[in-house]
Amino acid sequence: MKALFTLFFLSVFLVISACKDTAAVQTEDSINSTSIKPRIITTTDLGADPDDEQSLVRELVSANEFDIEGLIVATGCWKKTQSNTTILDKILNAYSLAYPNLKVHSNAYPSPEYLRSISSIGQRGYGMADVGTGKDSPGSNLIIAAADKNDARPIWIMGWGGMNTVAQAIWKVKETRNATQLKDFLSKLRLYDVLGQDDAGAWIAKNYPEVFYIRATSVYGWQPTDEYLAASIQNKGPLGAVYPNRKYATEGDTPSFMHVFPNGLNNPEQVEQGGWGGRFNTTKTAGIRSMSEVKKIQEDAETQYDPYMMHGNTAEGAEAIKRWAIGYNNDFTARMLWSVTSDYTKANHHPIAVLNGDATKQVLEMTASPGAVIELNTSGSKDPDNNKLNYSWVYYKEPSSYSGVVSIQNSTSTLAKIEIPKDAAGQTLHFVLEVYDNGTPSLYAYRRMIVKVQAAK
Ligand SMILES: [Ca+2]
Ligand SMILES: [Ca+2]
Repeated sequence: MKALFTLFFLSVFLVISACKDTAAVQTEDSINSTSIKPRIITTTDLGADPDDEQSLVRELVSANEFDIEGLIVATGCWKKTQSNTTILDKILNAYSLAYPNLKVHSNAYPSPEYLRSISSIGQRGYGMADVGTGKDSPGSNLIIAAADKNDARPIWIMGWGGMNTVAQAIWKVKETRNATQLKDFLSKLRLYDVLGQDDAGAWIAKNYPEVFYIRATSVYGWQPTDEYLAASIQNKGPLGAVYPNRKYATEGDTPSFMHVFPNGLNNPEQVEQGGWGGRFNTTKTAGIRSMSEVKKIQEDAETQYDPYMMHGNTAEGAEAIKRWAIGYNNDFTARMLWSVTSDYTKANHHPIAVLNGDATKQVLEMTASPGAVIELNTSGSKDPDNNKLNYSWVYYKEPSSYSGVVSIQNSTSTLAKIEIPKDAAGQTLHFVLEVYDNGTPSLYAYRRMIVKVQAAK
């Protein structure tokens, strides 16, 4: 694993070095933040439930955290045809109006022109019936081109509707390339499917079991209230104006990009760690069905592919998201304030959490003997607004293998101490730090230390 990480960072470093002639000189901080930025492509059934428009607003005010490489209008069981990108264009127009303010708060926001250049339409028809010969779409071609880029990072593709645009991309590569090339292509994909909204997910998982595939079904229960949205989001300038009222539930698709949100909380590749987008089982399981509408459209839509295997939510469901509610709600509140505030000093910005001298957002690991005392040192953590910082360490029991009690001394100071339980030999313990400032609203940063306890001698 360590070798893989080293290789990964070396690749990123080489890419950055290669670009140096044309790019501005990069500081160490920006190299770190570049290396951890997730590449994401969003496919959305815009025009069905208006909650996709809500999620898109949140994604765009968070756009400095990601390399957004595609915004693809797609179909699904609630929107079986698509013919244009009108709604997407409207929301990008709102982004272009908010962009001058957003840029004040982070120079990593992508330009509206760039976002328009990676906006496209995917499959125009529903499900696997619209996959195959002659069915390539701008969206499916964009997915292939993104995976082909000379970039060591994987590409996360979010399914806010059906997955048939991704299926078309895979189908095309299978038809036109050799087995090794197909394998390389598939290895770049990280699929996060919200609820299952066509038969293409089951087809992908059945025919390409090696593909990283999350199907999230616990996507409700964490959402903010209508009152909060009216008071803190919808009244905030051009982007607030295109955040519609909910028709059913709020922002059902948001957990997809929240899962890869680079806030220090989790490594999204390790799905059991848990972050803002939920927690998932490491072992794939069969029979995670799409929304019942898919079966209504075709009785054997998914059963014909049994068994197909996907990473599903862990037992705590949406509680795995909700436990971070203050952090992600305040994050959204602050970003919407950025979108209407042209003065950096008039808004709050996130703290930077340092753990044992490490200022990246990586999840750290260490080994310890049973009975040993370990130190978690967060000195050096800082805040761009010079706010006062608060610290809180917790033992995160659910992803840990040890179910006993672990007590943390000085858990709210910059030097926490933990005595590893003597009966925890061979176990894995997850400790999560929340660092939050005293700005308005209070903003959070996270770190995680995974302690691998040595086996008893
Ligand atoms: Ca949707
Ligand atoms: Ca701050």
